[in-house]
Amino acid sequence: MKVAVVGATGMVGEVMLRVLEERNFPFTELLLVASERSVGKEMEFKGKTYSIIGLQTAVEAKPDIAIFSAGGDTSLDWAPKFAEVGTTVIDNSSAWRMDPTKKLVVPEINAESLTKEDKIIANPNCSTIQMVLALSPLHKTYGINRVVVSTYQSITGTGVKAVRQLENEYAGVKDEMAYPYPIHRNALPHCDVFEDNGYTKEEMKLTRETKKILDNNINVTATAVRIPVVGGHSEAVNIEFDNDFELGEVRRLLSETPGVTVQDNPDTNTYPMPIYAEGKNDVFVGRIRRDESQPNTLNMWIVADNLRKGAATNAVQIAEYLIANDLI
Ligand code: A2P
Ligand code: 11C
Repeated sequence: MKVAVVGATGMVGEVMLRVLEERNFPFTELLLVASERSVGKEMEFKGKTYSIIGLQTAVEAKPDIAIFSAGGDTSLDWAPKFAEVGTTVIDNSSAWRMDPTKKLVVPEINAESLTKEDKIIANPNCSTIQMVLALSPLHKTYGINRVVVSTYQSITGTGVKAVRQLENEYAGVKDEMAYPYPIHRNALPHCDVFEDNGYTKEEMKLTRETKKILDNNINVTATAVRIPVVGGHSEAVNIEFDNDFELGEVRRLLSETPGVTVQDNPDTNTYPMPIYAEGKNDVFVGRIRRDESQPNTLNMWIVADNLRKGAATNAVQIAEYLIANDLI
């Protein structure tokens, strides 16, 4: 199995390498790919030194799998070139997610839909992945009508430049800013760019991607907020079901869901938090309670490391599924 990691020098790329190593991913050859700026630079992986290569060299090497985390434009230009030489591309960007000919995959939910013909597979947005993984068993059991979600998102979702902005603000250094305002001691109701309807692209990703992954009939409305946190994204989610539920059963369904860990005990102040989720592959769910203001409605709090299950881990799990099911 020849595997290329495209965007290996980036924030997600770095976590990708850690996840591949931790999971002992079965490759025989690894290609570390980045922009022309990085070609020739050296990186260590599992005690071995690798030289970074460019995209054209990587296409010519015809890898079996290429995991992309190098931005939407790079994916749009290069994923088809890899697909043409027979490589299966797993793409972390938003480039292909809403393309009706491409699958948008969270392995625990819809990996069974994958076939050998899927040469470009889209990895959903981080805030969507953690939400749909927790919603999925509840939708199957009670039928979801509407979701109202507010996010509290880690600056790592914006990338290295945002982490640098926060560090500069701590240190009182004036430099280029990733956000239009300070992020230290602040909360920005602004993740990604604004669309014509007044929502941000991040908010619309939560709506559109949830429909595509779970069910087009689910109504989702979102407010996405950036906060000065690094360990993961948090989400306050209000879910209106078609049918009534029992809280004990909700907890049981969630705790039986692969990839979900329930942390929910007010008596011991047990609930999910980014400082706990950081570096872990699971999605953590807690504060599970009935919305007493209307029937059949539940509130819960979902936290995950956006660079792990929200990006690298999910992509690696897709690759593992393809290999395990002989789809490469
Ligand atoms: P490079 O380090 O050479 O710029 P981040 O999201 O953390 O900024 O990381 C983006 C990743 O995508 C980096 O590995 C970056 O490589 C890579 N990248 C950015 N633009 C290109 C491009 N045009 N071709 C290949 N890789 C790219
Ligand atoms: C954020 N969700 O936290 C973004 C980062 O569509 O893959 C990932 C953007 C994407 O701002």
